[in-house]
Amino acid sequence: MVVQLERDEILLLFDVDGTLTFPRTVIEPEMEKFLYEKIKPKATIAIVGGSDLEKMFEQINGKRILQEFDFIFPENGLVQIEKGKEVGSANIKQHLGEATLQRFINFVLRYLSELDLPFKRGTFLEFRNGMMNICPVGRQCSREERNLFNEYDNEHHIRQKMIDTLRKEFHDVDLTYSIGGQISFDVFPKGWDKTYCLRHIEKVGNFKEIHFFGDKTEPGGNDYEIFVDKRVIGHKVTTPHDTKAILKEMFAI
Ligand code: M1P
Repeated sequence: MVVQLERDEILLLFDVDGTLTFPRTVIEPEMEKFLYEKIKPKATIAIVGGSDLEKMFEQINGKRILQEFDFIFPENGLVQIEKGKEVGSANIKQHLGEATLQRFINFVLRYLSELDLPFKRGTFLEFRNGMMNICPVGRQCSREERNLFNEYDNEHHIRQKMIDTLRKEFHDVDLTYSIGGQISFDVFPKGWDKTYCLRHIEKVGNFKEIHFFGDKTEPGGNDYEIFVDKRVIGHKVTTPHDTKAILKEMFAI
């Protein structure tokens, strides 16, 4: 059905990896042009990603996104940016407390130190505002190594096995685990998934429709909770080209 709403009545909320860009690559110029010139005049636009803001800059063509998007929600919306300015953030340090955090971090480092992989690089745990990102192969791996690890993981389920172990070991701690990308997984308190950004949207906007576009919409994927949320109309995509095709249909472009 073709959208009949005014710009401030409809919000389009996009995941990044696999939705606006191909995984861990830069947005295609054509997609950018389409979004800013054809869609932005017709709808409020926002991004919600698992990554932090720096990685969003890398993928969606630098700081320009601060001017182009009405809202930016890095780390699932645990950081909230409105019209280019940070207006709020949530903090995992305060939420969990130092003792629990250290118990968790020490366990992760011990687990990883005993894990044999075909290769390992550096930065195995990235501590962000509202989440931790755990990467068995190390975030400093090259693009080629990233792809190789991803294939290895598809066969050996390294990330899923580690998540299962963490779930058991930390059953008493308010944490949830989500695989959003190719080489790592995110850990954050329950409810701090992508639906977290809706708390901010509900405070500041009065949208008649909120559409979400994402690729990891299956249970366990980091788009799942928001995709099935009743406040949102979910669109499953597999590539940015899919996203564009749905938008073209929605706005009869
Ligand atoms: O797609 C979102 C994910 O992107 C990265 O994942 P990976 O490096 O494993 O491909 C990370 O920033 C992760 O936190 C994020 O959810």
